[in-house]
Amino acid sequence: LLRPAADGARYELTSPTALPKAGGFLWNQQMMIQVTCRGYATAQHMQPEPAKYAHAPNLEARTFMQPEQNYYAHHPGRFVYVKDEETNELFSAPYEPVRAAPDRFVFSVGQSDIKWTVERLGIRVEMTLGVPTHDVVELWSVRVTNLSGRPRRISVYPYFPFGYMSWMNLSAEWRPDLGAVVASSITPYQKAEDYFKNNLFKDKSYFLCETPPTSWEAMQQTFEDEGGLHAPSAVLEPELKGGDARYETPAAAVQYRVKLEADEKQEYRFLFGPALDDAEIKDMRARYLSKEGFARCAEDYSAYILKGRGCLQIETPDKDLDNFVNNWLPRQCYYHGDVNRLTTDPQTRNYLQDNMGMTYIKPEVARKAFLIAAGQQEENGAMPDGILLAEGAELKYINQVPHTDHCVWLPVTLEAYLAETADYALLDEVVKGMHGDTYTVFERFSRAMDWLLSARDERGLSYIAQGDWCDPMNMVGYKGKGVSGWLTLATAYAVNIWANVCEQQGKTELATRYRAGAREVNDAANAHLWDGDWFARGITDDNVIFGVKKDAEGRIWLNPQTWSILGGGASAGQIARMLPAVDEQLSTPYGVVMFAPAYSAMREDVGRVTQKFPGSAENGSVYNHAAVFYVHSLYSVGERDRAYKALRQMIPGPTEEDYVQRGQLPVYIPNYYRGAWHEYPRTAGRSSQLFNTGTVSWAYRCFIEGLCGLRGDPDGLVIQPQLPSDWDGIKVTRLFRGATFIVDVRKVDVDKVVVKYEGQELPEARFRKIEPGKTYELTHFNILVRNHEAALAK
Ligand code: CEZ
Repeated sequence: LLRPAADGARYELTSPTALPKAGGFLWNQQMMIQVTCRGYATAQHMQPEPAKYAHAPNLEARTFMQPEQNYYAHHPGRFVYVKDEETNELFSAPYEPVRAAPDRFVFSVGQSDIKWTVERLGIRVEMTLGVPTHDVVELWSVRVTNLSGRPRRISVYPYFPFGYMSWMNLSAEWRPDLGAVVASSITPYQKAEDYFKNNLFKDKSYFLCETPPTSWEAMQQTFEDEGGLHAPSAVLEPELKGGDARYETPAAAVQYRVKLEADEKQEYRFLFGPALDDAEIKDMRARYLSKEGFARCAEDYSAYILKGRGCLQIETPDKDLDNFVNNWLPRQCYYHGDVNRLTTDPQTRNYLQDNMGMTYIKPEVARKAFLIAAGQQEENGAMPDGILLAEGAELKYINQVPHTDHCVWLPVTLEAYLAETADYALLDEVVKGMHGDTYTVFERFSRAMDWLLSARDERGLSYIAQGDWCDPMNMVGYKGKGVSGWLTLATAYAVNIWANVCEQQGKTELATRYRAGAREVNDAANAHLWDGDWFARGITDDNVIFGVKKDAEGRIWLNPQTWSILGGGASAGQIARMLPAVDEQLSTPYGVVMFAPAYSAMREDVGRVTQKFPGSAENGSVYNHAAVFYVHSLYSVGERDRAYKALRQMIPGPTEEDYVQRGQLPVYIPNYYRGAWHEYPRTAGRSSQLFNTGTVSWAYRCFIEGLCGLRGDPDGLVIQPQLPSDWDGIKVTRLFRGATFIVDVRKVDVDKVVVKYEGQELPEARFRKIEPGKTYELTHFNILVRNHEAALAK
């Protein structure tokens, strides 16, 4: 059903029906395309707000990327019909819209392209999708091969619908001068001032053909007609009628009528994308639409993707894990850091965390992000809900709702950046703010911590306003009083991290002050939120504590426990009570859920999170972002088995049963898997298929710093692996500050941690004096570990 190929750099799915929503994605800084194994596609480009060049057949709502998208017959997609001219039999590749069972099917997701091989009626169709590094366009090649051992007469019809592009103006026609079906539209608007902005929109969509087709059709309805998409009427005629679309839904359908000798092949190339005008379409044709153009583009793009390879290669007893960590996880981090979720106003917490991931890939990008974010700090030290990235960008959607947690992410993400780079000079950078104030980065972070410490009630607990990390928890504190248990504990964590930075910078007095601040916050949390075996999630406007034993729903939440471990809110004794409670109430075969039981109905003093479908998204799913915080906290206290288990559960597979249940290829971590395992076992584990998630930067960090235990400090690299207890060893290659470390981690029967370099035992489990700038080959650290925890405790 599913197998890795090319050393895990590709994954191949051999059924179009077993994981119907499984797909892959490609991107560059201007665009993103997600395609399913069956040929449905969702593509967006930035101008600078996200826009589409292939639409649904009806008016679509404008929204951010959604989980568990549904696909339907007329969903945008990229399809190729094949007709046997002798028998009129039909199939389509990859699978939709005809849904004829293929004799052979391979959907192969690569890092820099996506391919299909589909065989039926003795004909093989190979489709390949690529994108360029800079432009917005899809490069499609379609190769048909006659496998039947006798001459064949067939017709091949690429069918790329444009959909309902606009209610104001839309049309399409074949343009012999361009060799393309071109659809034209006007992005709908109403305000006069928008006219001047929209003028530069790429309102044309085109389907460029390298080889002139035998016939074409530009109107969707004429193509489909009474036959339906399963057997479009136009395809059953000898030739397409050459029609156009005049304020009618456009589509690009072209026909190639060919005779193929036994084993003969035909290859076709097409470009599909948006353009401002004819000149741009011509230009794209000249730039890309040839065998050489495709080859050059593929080479360029894979070089671009290779730049996101990250800093870690592992060899563990779990090969599927290796594939994921070596090939796919850094790619997903790179995607996040590269495109900021295809929005011009990423949520501040997302922006910072996505850039934390970039720390391991292109640290200079992360550095710049800290400066950009710091420059948008409000005058009172608070952070805004979103970071504006383009001229004229505005805070939209969720960013118009006040959340109180954004300051937390500054030190939390900076910590990873500093550990990786030791770039303390960043702290001295002077940042002129968008509100006219000027401070150094260090001062700005301090001001953010001061703001966090001040935004608390008389009990010392942090106000939640209309949400914290949990966006839809919008009614706990909308009257101005409610507090967040998680944010209180997270404030302590953030402020403690900041105290460490102060200390490191020689600002001892400040460090002491922040430590005291954090202690005070933790004391408040303990006084008001400890429920005997775990911390509560918050206290509402009407002074009702929730996330406690007496709650039938939303009884225990993961985040407060996690962050109490990280921030020092929980004592060892408390941790010993919390962990079994989490095991018992929150663990499922698909990961640790964010809370349980899921809410079955609205709680007006908690908010719209309780209205989400039970077990989906924030309402008690395995919300991987929350789960990965938990993993990070577990590694911080040496809970390596629990940590590894939850981390591994984020990746689909490797059993077939698990793949089918999750419905996703192991080429990314989705934002959630369905929870409500007890209530709805049928759907539990199902992937959201949404690859935008703050999870990945943390997951990568957990593999690097936790499992492999290779974390930087101001002086060098600390070596402190935490292997699950049933592993005997791993091999790691870690790029760090310009050097390459090859680490051989072995469990041997000694009762202390020993690190050897060139046969010599190092005085401590830390490698100092790394020469920067060079590729500096170190071999063999032997880490001889028994009783690892005890050794660590020392
Ligand atoms: O968005 C994410 C946010 O991007 O949800 C996380 C939050 O920490 C991230 O910053 C947890 O709430 O508005 C909604 O109800 C949506 O559910 C968003 O909260 C959610 C989307 O699923 C996008 O990933």
